[in-house]
Amino acid sequence: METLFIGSNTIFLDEVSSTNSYAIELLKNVNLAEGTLIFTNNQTQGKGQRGNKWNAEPQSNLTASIVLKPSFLTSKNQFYLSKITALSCYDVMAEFKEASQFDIKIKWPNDILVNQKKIGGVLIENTYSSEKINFSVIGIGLNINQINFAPELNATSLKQLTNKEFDLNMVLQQLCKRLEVNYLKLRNGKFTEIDANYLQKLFAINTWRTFEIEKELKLLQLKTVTEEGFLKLENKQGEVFNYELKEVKWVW
Ligand code: BT5
Repeated sequence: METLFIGSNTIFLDEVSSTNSYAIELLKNVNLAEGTLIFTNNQTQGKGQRGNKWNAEPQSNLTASIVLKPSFLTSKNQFYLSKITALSCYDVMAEFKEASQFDIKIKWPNDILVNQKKIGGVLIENTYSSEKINFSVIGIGLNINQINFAPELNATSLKQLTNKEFDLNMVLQQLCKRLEVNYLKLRNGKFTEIDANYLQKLFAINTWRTFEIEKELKLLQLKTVTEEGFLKLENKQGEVFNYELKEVKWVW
């Protein structure tokens, strides 16, 4: 691994229900080094946000969790972990030769879209001691060599886009490298740079879209994402509202 600490300590599992759950269980008893990487080629019960599932065909995709100790973050600015993780996944996608032909975007809060289809998702689970984050488990799922997806997922993979097979280890190394660069920026307080980078890559910024809010469909303009990670939407009357993840649904 060409990194300082992310991936220096690596746990590979032939099969596991969820790399995130495995990391969280392990952290109850073991003080894992910052940057510990847990990955598997067969995740059988992958988790998404708020009870959603993450499906990944065995041996074909990247399913990994990285343990960080961002004790420098307060509860107010913890969304920066989502930002840097999404940016790192974006950077990995942008690295491929064919990337210039792709439209790569970050869909709030931290999905990765290529040509408007989901290629990656992020699930961050934190453990706290008092107000501060103790450990942060950064779970990342990227679709790499899988070709078939249930149509309702509106998903894609690197192989589907390029007709090429990718070396999962190589992709994992790239991801660790990118995450380390972005995490060090965060640790060095480069909030403005991270914000600008995230907004530049944000899907649907400054466009009108239909969102579902309190079971109603509303046409709203996506203005920005606040420092705390709320989605800022404006209605036709010029009124602006901030929403958290559980309050707003994208409509496709
Ligand atoms: C996510 O949740 O996108 C977070 C996914 C995180 C997965 C990683 S894998 C390693 C680590 N260990 C875990 O157990 N999880 C993490 P969310 O935004 O809630 O999106 C979940 C939704 O994406 C599902 O409800 C499906 O609609 C869709 N989905 C499921 N599998 C998919 C796939 N392979 N590709 C694209 N979309 C998928």
